[in-house]
Amino acid sequence: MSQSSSAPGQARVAIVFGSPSDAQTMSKAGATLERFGVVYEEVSISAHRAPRTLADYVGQLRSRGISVVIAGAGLAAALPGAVASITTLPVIGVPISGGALDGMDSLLAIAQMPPGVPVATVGLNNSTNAAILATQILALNDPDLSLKLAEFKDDFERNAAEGLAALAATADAGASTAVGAGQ
Ligand code: C2R
Repeated sequence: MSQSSSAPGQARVAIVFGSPSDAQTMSKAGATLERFGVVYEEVSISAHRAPRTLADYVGQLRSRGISVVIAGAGLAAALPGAVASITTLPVIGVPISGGALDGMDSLLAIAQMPPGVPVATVGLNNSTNAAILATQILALNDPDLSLKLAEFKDDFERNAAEGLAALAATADAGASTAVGAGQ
């Protein structure tokens, strides 16, 4: 188990993954949380390989002030479900591609949890969305974070509007060129 924290202060999100080989895929979660100023901690613990260590770690998360867990794993991905079986904190699962089935095994293992033990599953390798969802959960009780999320969404609209304006300008320029060419 190797553990790190994004910044000094109280971590609000725990990012857990099954192997150090998942670190690169999961790094987008950390980068996204940092963008919103959310302090997180990050650790690699396998449910299959170190079940007692995982149980000890997850069992203490709530009392340590963690509100949401992001759990990523590939292959027979027991980890997110195992985390959800131990804690009542919300768990967001990130299926990771690779192996003979290229992530289909992981996707189904994480999404198809039995009733009573939900894992909110995002798309394959989409740890960015896991972090946004975690931020949205935290924002329920955090007006500043809520504002940052609203600005983040506004950026999509602004970019789309700017793209449309640029397209219209190009079309106008094309039309006047065409008119000029006909004279
Ligand atoms: P290694 O590269 O360490 O062999 O791991 C990891 O998430 C990783 O994607 C290969 C893959 O095995 C996955 N793994 C799990 C679990 N532990 C490791 N799915 C688990 O407990 O669910």
